[in-house]
Amino acid sequence: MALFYSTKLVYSLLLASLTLGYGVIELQASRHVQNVATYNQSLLSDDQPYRTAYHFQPLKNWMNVLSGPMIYRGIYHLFYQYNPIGDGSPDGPRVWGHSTSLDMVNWTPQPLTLQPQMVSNMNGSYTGSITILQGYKPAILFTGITPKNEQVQDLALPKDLSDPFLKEWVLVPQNPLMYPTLENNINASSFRDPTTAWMLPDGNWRVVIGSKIDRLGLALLFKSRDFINWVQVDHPLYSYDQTGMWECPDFFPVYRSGLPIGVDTSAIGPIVKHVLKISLDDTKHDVYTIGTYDTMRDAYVPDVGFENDSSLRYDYGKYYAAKTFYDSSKMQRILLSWVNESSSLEDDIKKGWSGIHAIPRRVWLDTSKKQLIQWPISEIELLRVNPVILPTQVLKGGSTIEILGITAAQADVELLFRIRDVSIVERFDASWTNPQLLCSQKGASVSGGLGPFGLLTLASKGLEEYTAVFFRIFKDYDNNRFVVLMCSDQSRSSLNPTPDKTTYGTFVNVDPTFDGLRLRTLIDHSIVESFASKGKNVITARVYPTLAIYDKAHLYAFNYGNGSVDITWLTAWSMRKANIA
Ligand SMILES: *[C@@H]1O[C@H](CO)[C@@H](O)[C@H](O)[C@H]1NC(C)=O
Ligand SMILES: *[C@@H]1O[C@H](CO)[C@@H](O)[C@H](O)[C@H]1NC(C)=O
Ligand SMILES: *[C@@H]1O[C@H](CO)[C@@H](O)[C@H](O)[C@H]1NC(C)=O
Ligand SMILES: *[C@@H]1O[C@H](CO)[C@@H](O)[C@H](O)[C@H]1NC(C)=O
Ligand SMILES: *[C@@H]1O[C@H](CO)[C@@H](O)[C@H](O)[C@H]1NC(C)=O
Ligand SMILES: CC(=O)N[C@H]1CO[C@H](CO)[C@@H](O)[C@@H]1O
Repeated sequence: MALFYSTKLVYSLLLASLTLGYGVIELQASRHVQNVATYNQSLLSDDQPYRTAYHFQPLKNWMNVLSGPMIYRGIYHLFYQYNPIGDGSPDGPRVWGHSTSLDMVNWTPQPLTLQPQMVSNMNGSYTGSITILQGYKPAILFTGITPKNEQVQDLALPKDLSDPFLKEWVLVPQNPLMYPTLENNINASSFRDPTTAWMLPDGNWRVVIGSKIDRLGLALLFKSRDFINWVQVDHPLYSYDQTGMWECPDFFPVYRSGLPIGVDTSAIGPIVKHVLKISLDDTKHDVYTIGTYDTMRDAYVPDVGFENDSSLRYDYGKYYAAKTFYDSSKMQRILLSWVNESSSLEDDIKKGWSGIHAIPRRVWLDTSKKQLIQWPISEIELLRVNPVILPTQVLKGGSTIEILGITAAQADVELLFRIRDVSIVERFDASWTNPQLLCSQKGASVSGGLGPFGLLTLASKGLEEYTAVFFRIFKDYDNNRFVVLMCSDQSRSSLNPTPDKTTYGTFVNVDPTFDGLRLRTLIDHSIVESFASKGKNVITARVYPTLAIYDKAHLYAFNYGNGSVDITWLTAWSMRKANIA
């Protein structure tokens, strides 16, 4: 039964004109905008092997980048870019979807918001962030698109602060609050994605906006006392040449001590370090550095390296335009992200939807102070049922063992490998600087000394299809250390030839002889999210098996290396379905 309905809204605009740096926007005295004001609730086809059971996704249609995550009066809010028409295609109006939750696992949809309301978001409402003003007034800063397709920054406030679900948001009449001008030399097509604002002791709010000038990537800094009147600071918070457009910047403090707790976005001083994350439009990678916020100069100083494609990444697979927020109820900083499809547009339209979000991760500074640690929020463990515990055993070279008794298409697996004999380790070649390339050359089927060993997820019975998540150990004799490569190999993930099956890889900074190798993998029909070494490195993959679907999916531990490894601990859980309407 189809529950399709749509409401056509007519917006009357009485704005005569609006002056922007790039010209004057003329607007008819009255303009009729046809708009789909609700989610399209017509049902999807029944055959949905790729819909996830416990990852966030709307009922149908196209979604991408999340916006404005926050906790407000005990309720978590999540917003996201949404196209209410066109099934899984991005072509159409860009409004904000909105869902609320008590645990970040089960979500309830709220009405669509940030529909075209005025000139400065007439052609769409792009990504933004929420700042809670004076401790009780949430404020959305987001990128509006004008009818000339210029990017400007707008403010929206809740219509009714007594509604805990904050269903309705209203744009302030002063919009746009920040816009490209001839003076600031910002191209109106490269000025977007405001961060959550933070306040310094001088009483001024700061916000960062992603931009570029030629190939110079920019984190533009703006200041305001009242959140309405914003002035651009005469220098960016940070910039780096030859990196292209910086999308969805995120700037936040973490405890220097490495305590696994979060801290408010405005925290400064000796107890914190700062993280600047940017999303590189060129490579579609979220990269970050750790450094110091010099509040005297109002500038970010990274400890080492720069914000380029060789920098640290949240995730070495598919994971783009992520955003954090401070969850004051649990004193944790939560990292959320869009996970793009790897299927073709035709396949997306056929299934009627596109885009999911990764499992929310807690994020904090590693005690080395050189990288972040990420771990799925503990609430997700409430979905675990029927644990299967594998007895400690030797996994001989060239062997696989099936992990039976779980719903392998919808599972959470944790395991620890220990290495028996390091004498057969392969030599590391100093020219291997690109782990992704190394993983694609030494995929799951290429036997080595120590490794590949790991999991074959979403595997068909005859292993025609599988997504392999594994380790491979090398010895770097020049530096007398082991090098651990972690890979997610999608090359055999589906008999369907059209999806993108890029193999992903990363080096894990761990001593395998001392710590062993830990892996946690969250499997959910078309996503495989893998955490190495208690959250030091993460790889997320999207896959579309044709045989290994529903109860035809299997899970194996494997070791295709020459040497034996021990599985000293493995627990696999079936995962219940979350309520994500
Ligand atoms: C709603 O979804 C149905 C089924 O996918 C589709 O046929 C219809 O065109 C959609 N309506 C709109 C307004 O996008
Ligand atoms: C702004 O950027 C767009 C797309 O990169 C380009 O086509 C346009 O010429 C630029 N405009 C100015 C004024 O530089
Ligand atoms: C990128 O950053 C790395 C450090 O993270 C640095 O060694 C390298 O020179 C940078 N590359 C470019 C092209 O700037
Ligand atoms: C989304 O995935 C497609 C297919 O793999 C890829 O071509 C595209 O660049 C991705 N976009 C982003 C933003 O990751
Ligand atoms: C694995 O063992 C075979 C047979 O002993 C040997 O030929 C091969 O070189 C070994 N491979 C590695 C990477 O050690
Ligand atoms: C999504 C949307 O509304 N796009 C429109 C933006 O503006 C251009 C030019 O005015 C239109 O052609 C698009 O349809």
